[in-house]
Amino acid sequence: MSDKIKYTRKGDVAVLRIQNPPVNALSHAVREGLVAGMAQAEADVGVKAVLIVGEGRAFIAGADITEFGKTPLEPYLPDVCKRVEASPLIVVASMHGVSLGGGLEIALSAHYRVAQPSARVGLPEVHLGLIPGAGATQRLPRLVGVDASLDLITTGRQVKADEALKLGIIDKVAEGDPEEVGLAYAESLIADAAPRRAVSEMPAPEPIDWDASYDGTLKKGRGQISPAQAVRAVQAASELPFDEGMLAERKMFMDLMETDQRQGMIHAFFSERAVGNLPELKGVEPRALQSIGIIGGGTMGAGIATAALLAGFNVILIEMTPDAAEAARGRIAGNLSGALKRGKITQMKFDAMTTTALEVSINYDSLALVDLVIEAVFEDMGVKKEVFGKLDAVCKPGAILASNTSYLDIDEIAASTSRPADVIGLHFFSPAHIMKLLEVVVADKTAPEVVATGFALGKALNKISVRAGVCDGFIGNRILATYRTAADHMVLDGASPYQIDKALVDFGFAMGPFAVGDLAGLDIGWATRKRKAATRHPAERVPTYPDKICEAGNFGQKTGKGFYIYEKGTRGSVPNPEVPELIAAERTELGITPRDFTDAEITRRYMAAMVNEAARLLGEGIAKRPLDIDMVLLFGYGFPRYWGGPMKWADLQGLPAVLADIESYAKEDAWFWEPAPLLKQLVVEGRSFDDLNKDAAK
Ligand code: 3H9
Repeated sequence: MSDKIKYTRKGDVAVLRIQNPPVNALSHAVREGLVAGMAQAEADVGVKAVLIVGEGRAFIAGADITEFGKTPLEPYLPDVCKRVEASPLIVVASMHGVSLGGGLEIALSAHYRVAQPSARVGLPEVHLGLIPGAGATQRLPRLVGVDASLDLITTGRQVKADEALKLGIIDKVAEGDPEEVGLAYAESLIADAAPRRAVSEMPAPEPIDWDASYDGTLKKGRGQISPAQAVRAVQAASELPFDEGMLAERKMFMDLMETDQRQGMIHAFFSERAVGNLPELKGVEPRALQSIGIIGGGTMGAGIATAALLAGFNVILIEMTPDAAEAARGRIAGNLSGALKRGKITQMKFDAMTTTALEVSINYDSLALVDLVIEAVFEDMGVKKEVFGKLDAVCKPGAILASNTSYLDIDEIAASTSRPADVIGLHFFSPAHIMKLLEVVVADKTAPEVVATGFALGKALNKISVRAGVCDGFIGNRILATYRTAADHMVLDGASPYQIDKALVDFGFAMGPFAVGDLAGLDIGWATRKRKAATRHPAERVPTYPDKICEAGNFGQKTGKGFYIYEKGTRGSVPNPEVPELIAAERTELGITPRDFTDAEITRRYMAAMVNEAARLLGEGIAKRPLDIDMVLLFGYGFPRYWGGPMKWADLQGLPAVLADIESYAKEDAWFWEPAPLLKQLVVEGRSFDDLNKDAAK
């Protein structure tokens, strides 16, 4: 038998113990071992029941995702499930930790299920661009009905043991050692002469309006196909005999396995785990963190303070006046009351976070003992340097001094202190207590343990932290500036902002660039354009109509008008009629005859600009790995997860095709569309961005 399954006999129960750390994924060896274990139990004279239990922290986390994309090896998981269920012995699953995907499918093939109170079960395959492929779409509806099945399968939501019991997914909740609990349950079933109970033999579930459910799920998935496909699989459970339903599920599963979406989502899964794993930090210990200082209590500072309080840190926030300090306290309490309302914290925690754990002050001396300070004041180098000067004077040796700037030069800020090795950028995204992304900006002299501490802080705050080097805009905002410019050029040449927004939402973005501009505040882009005006390259095409929108006092959502009009009930979907007039006037002034753009061309140009700038960042070393860029766009900029990120998208298109697009656009505007040297090099070498990820992991 495979060494992944340990067979033991306990009285009249055979125990199959899965030993495949860290999470007992159903690798080829585990599947083989389970089949062999069932055969051994059935041949073992006197055995009346089989107990399946997992070792370590989980029952089973599902199929082995690392095997996806390779040729599947027998025994296939659906057959393993069938083998388990077909046993003449009573089969019991004792579940602890997580039972996900194929793990739950093994449990559903057992005849009885018991779980620890802390156990969680779920079918997260849709998050990998798949549907369950080992019978869950056929067995679960027979066990718990169509509605509950569709809820779990199309959302990938995990449920705790108590809810699983209520739904009927499991038969019993019991606390203790999983093997002991399972044995006691198996013995009681034997004593009661409980029947062998195969879910596949239960009656087919009642039908629903399948087309309506399919359409609704497709719409909710914003272009993601697997959740809607899951509806069709559950439909098969209702309409077909079990074995035919299994074949239908298998076909849909295998078809989805071939999709770009499956590749994109699995890339996202592994990149999310790899992003915080920096080769340069191997063996580097972070500094201890207990208390955090924050300078500035505006939206950003208050959001960072909220995140830090929620993670259990003590926070000292500095404002300029007592009134501003109290206003900051109010903002933080407001954020925390949101968490209280959503049941994320208790009233007791809320009280502690707004009193003992939080101090607001107007005196920098209060920061003498903090371990790390994050400055979140006005974006002006002079102001920042003044703040860092004060911090340098009052903070204890070894305290980390961080700036939340979104584009300023951290090297320059660091050089203005006597301790540049302790200075780092920690770029949060607003609202900082909600948004998952944190750019950890490493300056020339930042010490490795300071970088490690930035990542440790990000982990404590439950963020996706990405390493970035110093440049204007770091990774995210620099790429944003470029693809936004590509959109601006398309507007000048004939596309409307509304067509562009729609094309990109159809592509899968949470919002289009013009709606994002309205959300962030059009004054931000206006200020950036003014700041960059003096150093602008003469060949750069910069539209002026957005300045005119701002000059009229329209900054987007906060003023009720920008590219869109924001009135109660309209949710920003009403275009501002003044905008096309301003655009038309500018085209006339520039002598441009507007042309039509298809949605496909809009998307290609937008993505090409994104990929080209990203390749430049990689070439310059601002981003170390393509996956870092993918995670920035996914977690900070609403990039559709099912494409995996812009670099994965480019790999899926094929880099020669992306480069060919860029070279054809360069015929109109050689300055903006100059191909990134790294992109050209990869095409020549026949390599992909993912090859660079693999190089970095070596
Ligand atoms: C499926 O089951 C299809 C079937 O329906 C049909 C098949 C025919 N495989 O996340 P962590 C690794 S699809 C391989 O850091 P946590 C993970 O990469 C599957 N590896 O820990 C990491 O490796 P490393 C449906 C896996 O405690 C390590 O384990 N199942 C798998 O925060 C620790 O993971 C899912 O989608 C796997 N299935 O979270 C579940 N799972 O240390 C996906 C994990 O080298 N997994 N690894 O970086 C999860 O949601 C979380 O990993 C889990 C643990 C909750 C299990």
